[in-house]
Amino acid sequence: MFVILFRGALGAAALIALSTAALSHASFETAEAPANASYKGVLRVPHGCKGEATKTVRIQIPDGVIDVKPMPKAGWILTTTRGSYGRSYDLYGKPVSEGVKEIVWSGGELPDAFYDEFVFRARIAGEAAGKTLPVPAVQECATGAERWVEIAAEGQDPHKLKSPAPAVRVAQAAPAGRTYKAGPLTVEAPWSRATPGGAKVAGGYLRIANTGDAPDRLVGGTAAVAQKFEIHEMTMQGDVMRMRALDNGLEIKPGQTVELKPGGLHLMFLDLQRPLKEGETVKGTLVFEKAGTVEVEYAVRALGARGGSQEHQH
Ligand SMILES: [Cu+2]
Repeated sequence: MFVILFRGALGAAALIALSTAALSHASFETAEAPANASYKGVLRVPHGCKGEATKTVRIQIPDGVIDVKPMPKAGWILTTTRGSYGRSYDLYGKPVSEGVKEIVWSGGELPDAFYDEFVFRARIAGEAAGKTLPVPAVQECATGAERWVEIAAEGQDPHKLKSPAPAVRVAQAAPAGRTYKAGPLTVEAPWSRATPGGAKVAGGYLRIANTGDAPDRLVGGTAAVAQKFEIHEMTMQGDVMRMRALDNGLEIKPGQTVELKPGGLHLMFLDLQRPLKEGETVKGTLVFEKAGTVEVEYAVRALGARGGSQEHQH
């Protein structure tokens, strides 16, 4: 888990906007999953049943979620119910048509005042990008229950539901990475991330390869939607991850490929004039000391998109 410290008040406001969204409903830590890839579902249980402690948690596995393996929890009895998937899926070259359809953690005691997480691994299969898969979950208490089973109708805003089923959105395949040449430099697959309403910052990610025999340096750039552009690095200071602007730019040595990615080096677009929307492209430039100005386009991926194993929220 990271704590990100921001320079200035704008960044702090953006962080708060991101983190309050799903505190009161049961929801998944990662609400987006790549199509035809593995997914780690972390169900967050924020409270009990009107003050009562939760004793059982059930998750129903929807179509399109296969090869489910729940994680045991100390103090809880883990059982699964298997059943038909309703159709056949390809799993590593073999057809599969049945598997886990329900996970139950029972016999536990999660007081209303406490928070816990219930975890499974699965594979998202055969579902179109952009589709949302509701995963109904129920908390059972001594007398009451919290039933997170409501599913938004077509066109209905799931945020308006009282007890929405936790949901996983199948991510669009990453946009084909475009490549840009500037002398001995190659800039590959620039991308950014959709921003929640009100966010004033966004990250920019790409790879820069230097096939020449002299170093060059990324010293600046622009993004059409942002007033300011900075080059940031992340560093750990004790347990705290911080980011800081590289005021002298970023060197790309001969033969080196530098990757800017979530959780690491990145571009920072500040003072956004409007939100970034998934699927759009944003024009911009990169300015190198020797190679000069390179025009690029950033493909905007989904809000939850990750480029690597570490998350970097702005
Ligand atoms: Cu940053």
